[in-house]
Amino acid sequence: MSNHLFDAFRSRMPAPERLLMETDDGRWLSYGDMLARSAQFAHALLQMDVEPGDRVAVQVEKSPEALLLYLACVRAGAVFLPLNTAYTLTELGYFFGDAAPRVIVCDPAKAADIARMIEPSGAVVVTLDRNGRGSLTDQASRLPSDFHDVERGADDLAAILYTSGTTGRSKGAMLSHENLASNARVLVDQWRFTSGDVLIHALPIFHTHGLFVATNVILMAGAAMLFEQKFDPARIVSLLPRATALMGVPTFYTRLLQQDGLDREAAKNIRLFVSGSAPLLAETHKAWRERTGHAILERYGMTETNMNTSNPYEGERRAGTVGFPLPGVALRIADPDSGKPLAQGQVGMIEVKGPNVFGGYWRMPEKTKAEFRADGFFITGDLGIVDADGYVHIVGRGKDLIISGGYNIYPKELESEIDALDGVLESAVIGVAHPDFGEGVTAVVVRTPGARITGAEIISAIAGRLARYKHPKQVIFVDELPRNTMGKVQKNLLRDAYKGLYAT
Ligand code: MLC
Ligand code: AMP
Repeated sequence: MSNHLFDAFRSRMPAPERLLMETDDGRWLSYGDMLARSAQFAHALLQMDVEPGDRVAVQVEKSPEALLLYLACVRAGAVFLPLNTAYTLTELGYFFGDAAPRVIVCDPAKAADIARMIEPSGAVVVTLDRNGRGSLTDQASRLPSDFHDVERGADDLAAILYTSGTTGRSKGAMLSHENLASNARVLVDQWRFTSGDVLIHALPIFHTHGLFVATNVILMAGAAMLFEQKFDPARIVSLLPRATALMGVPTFYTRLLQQDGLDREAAKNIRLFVSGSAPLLAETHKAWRERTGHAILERYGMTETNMNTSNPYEGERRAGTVGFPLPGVALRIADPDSGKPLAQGQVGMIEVKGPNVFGGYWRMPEKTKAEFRADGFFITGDLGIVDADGYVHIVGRGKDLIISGGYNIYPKELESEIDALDGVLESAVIGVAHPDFGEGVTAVVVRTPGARITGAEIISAIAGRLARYKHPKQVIFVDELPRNTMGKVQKNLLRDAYKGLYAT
């Protein structure tokens, strides 16, 4: 029997007594504990009639048990479907309807509402709280601690991660066992992870960065992590002497730079700082180097592709670039319309192909087709250039997307909600440079004649419907939106007009 991804982890697993994770409240979990407890969770899933390929949707706070549940899904042949804890019931309703999960794991506080909402679907609802307790843990604790992993091949699905679409609804990116295994293997190798490493893990575990990049790399290296429920900059500085690596979004690094205790002495045990999910400003890279003596290693990826490029471990980590394509990843810059590859030095669409690239969007064959070229390259939606030395630079986005603190926000989703409000004629949502979040979500709104709706009223009207991080940090009222001759709103003019809005 073989289970492609879990076997890959097993093949690098250290002795069972070795540490896998230590939590911020002092709990220890060894590799042996992980094997035993993920086995119990896997048995629990089978008791709930989960069959290979069934989706297990999970919206829970970060805890070791949440991670064990991911591994249990892999071992039981289920498809792990993590959801941002900020999603509202309205947002969840769409995901559950689209993915048709067999099991939903949620916080006890939400269980009744969710059970009511999904009643006709027949999905089983079980609970897991921030301390790792709940009906799922209760059930699992009575079950055997060994498990015959369900057979899964390289192309079988391991996970579905939802990513918002520029138009229409969110799309579920289908990731196979080999998508995840191949990327983790390459990253361990490129970033020189060994079983001696200790990673500070302070990212959420419902997105690619915290779930796959951070966790799969640690499992694939047989290494350990300091598993933090939240990103607390003062605490992270205090943990540095006990760790060898940190992975984070740019907001982690700008916030850490505000800590007095961050200096060369504090960072002397660390061998690698990694940044990704959003552009790291060259000035942050420089400031970090001056304060700690370390060059942050920036890499580039996305939900659909895992990691595509990375600055080198040895050699120059060039600020403002995302480095070179990873081994096995083919990357080209193409004309956005025709897909024709462009000459080196020209700006165009970044397209990628390799074992890291997903198989398509869940139950959306048309959308899948539209985002791949005929020769199998995936159209990332990011605009880039490859410089004379081969470093990839991301220079913009061909998709209307805002990245705030590493979370993606699609303006269209917000605009539809705002435009539907009484008193609003139309709106344009833009990302404006923000010192903390990189980009701040900003709504530019035209009221209907005579209407008096306020920014606070707009935000409170969408509050129950959209996750908090999507809410505009500011609402600006204008008489009309700038349009080009085709009638299209010129967001570049708006971004320009408000570029100093969040300046400190
Ligand atoms: C929190 N808030 C945000 C926000 N995070 N608003 C906009 N953007 C965000 N990212 C809201 C809160 O709800 C709160 O609202 C207010 O802003 C201040 O909150 P905070 O306490 O300062 O935020 P905090 O909890 O500290 O979170 C900030 C953060 C977090 C940076 C630690 O956002 C985070 O963990 N980001 C990482 C996201 C990530 O993992 N991305 C990877 C995606 S994978 P109020 O008003 O109620 O106080 C991917 C692929 C790849 O992109 O390449 O990796
Ligand atoms: P997501 O859909 O949440 O996985 O976000 C993926 C997007 O994040 C990519 O398409 C890029 O636009 C962006 N991204 C990820 N890493 C970087 C980076 N290092 N620099 C700039 N943008 C990045």
